[in-house]
Order: sequence, then structure tokens, then C-alpha cells
Amino acid sequence: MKISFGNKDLEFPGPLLGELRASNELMGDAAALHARMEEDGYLLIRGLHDREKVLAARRVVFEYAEANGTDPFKPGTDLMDAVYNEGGRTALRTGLQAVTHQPEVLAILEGGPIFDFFNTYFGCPTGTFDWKWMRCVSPGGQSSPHYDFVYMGRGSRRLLTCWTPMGDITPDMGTLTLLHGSHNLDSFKRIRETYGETDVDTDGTPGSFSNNPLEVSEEFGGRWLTSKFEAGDVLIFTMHTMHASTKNISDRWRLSFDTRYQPVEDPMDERWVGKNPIAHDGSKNTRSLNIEEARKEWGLQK
Ligand SMILES: O=C(O)CCC(=O)C(=O)O
Repeated sequence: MKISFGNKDLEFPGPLLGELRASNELMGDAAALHARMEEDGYLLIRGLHDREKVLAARRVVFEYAEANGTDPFKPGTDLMDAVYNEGGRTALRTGLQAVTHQPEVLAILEGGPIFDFFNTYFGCPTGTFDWKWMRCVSPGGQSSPHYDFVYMGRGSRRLLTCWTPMGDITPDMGTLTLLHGSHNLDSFKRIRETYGETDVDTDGTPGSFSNNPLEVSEEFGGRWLTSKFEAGDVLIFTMHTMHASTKNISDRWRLSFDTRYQPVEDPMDERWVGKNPIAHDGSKNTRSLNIEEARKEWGLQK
């Protein structure tokens, strides 16, 4: 399949972008899941959710977009296909509780399957942020490489991200892409200890480590991995697993959610909790570094 990653046209799978492996055979075995997480920095679970329930959530989100946005979908096409209408807008934004807290959506993000999974994994009751990162990405959109810690690292050190495709998503539509090895290779140690311990709201440092994912693997090692996802699959990863996305080069909106889970007994990052979470507030920053300046400060310049 032809895809675009870091503004480079690639064939997937290939040497620069390989396949994620699934860990379904480890389900229910907390020790084995932890060992795999330590080894890989992620767990891909196929079909954790009932496909029909995921599609019901997808429908609710796109119905909202149709009713509240500005002609987001190409006339005469099926809403569930989410075909992009040039210049159209969805009115969806990350954290919009009017959508993220619809029962069909919460049935996925806070329902039995995901909580059962994390209760087993953590060995105790699970908590999740009220803020849900809803991403409806138009053609041309892509995410830059980053560690999640820099956006949500004030609470539990056991916090994990779960990326949930709300539909079938192939790598030409913009899939989540992990840099295997970024969580444990020695070549990433300094990145983890500098950039990886920053807080974008208090340090005035950039959220993304680079604008180009392939530059990161070329310079520091590791291998980028992604997959073709189906409605029901989830991809879980650590706060120090670097990730980005492929570019959406299709003619459709790409819909996914990323949400966070942790032991409920641990402290929670206060920015993401409540009916109206504080979210990001850089207003107290006395500086604002770009990536080059920040990498110089971290001793990570090229
Ligand atoms: O879906 C994306 O493009 C990015 C998601 C992300 O950054 C995350 O899951 O933390």
C-alpha cells in the first residue's frame, strides 16, 4: 500500500515503516502483558470492542458533525464513509464533552472491555481522564513525533495511552505509528531524560520532538511501526513511547480517540479532570522555545 509518512512517499509495510504485532494471546495474563509492554513499549489488542458498538459511536460523532459543522461531508455520500467535502468543517474538537460523553462513545472509552483490560493490567481499579482526545483528521493532516508525558505527566507514573480507531483505518488514512525502541533503547535515554521529562505548560518547550519522524529514527535508531486497524482494535502504549501518525492521503476524514488510563489510587494530572478541565495553559510561560532551541538546550542538537 502507498502511504505518506514524514512527507515521504513509502510502500507499507517496508524497511522504514513495519508492522505492529498483536498481543491478544496474552490477554488476562497481567505478568505477560507487562513483560510485553516492557519489551515493545505497546500492546496492540485486536477486536477488544464489539465492532457494531464502535460503529454506533462513529455514527453519533458524525451525526453531530453533520448537524453542527459546515458541510463536512461530500453531498450524496454515506455519512458513515465520512467522505471529505473540500473546505468543509466538522465542528469537532478534542475534549468536546457534548460529543465525547455521548453514551455510545463512553460505552467504548469507559465501557466494560477497556476497564476490564486495565483492571487486570494494573491489578487494581482503573481511573481515566474526563478529557477525551477526539481527532477527526482531514486529508493532508498528520501528527508529529512526541512522547505523551510532556502533555500529561503531572500525575501517575503508571499512566498509559489507548488509541482507539472509530472505524476501519488504513495507513493511507493516517494511522498511529510508534517508534519501537524509543521507550527503552540506550540511544533514546537522553531524549527520555530531557525532552521526555518536560511539561509543555510550565517549561515553554515544544510538544513535538521533531517535525519529521523519519529523521528521528535515522538519527537515534528504533523502527517505526503501524498497522491496518479495524473498528474494535485498540493500541495501548507508554508515556515514553514516541509516536506520530502517517499522513491522511485518502479522501475521507479519519476518526480516532486517544484516552488515558491509570490506577485510580494514583494522583491524576489535574489539567484533564472534571466537567470543564483546565487543559493546556501556557499563559504563565516566560519563554517559548522552538524545537531547534530546545534540542540545543537538551544537548540533542544535530
Ligand atoms: O491520532 C493521532 O494522530 C495522534 C494521537 C496521539 O498523539 C496519541 O494517541 O497520543
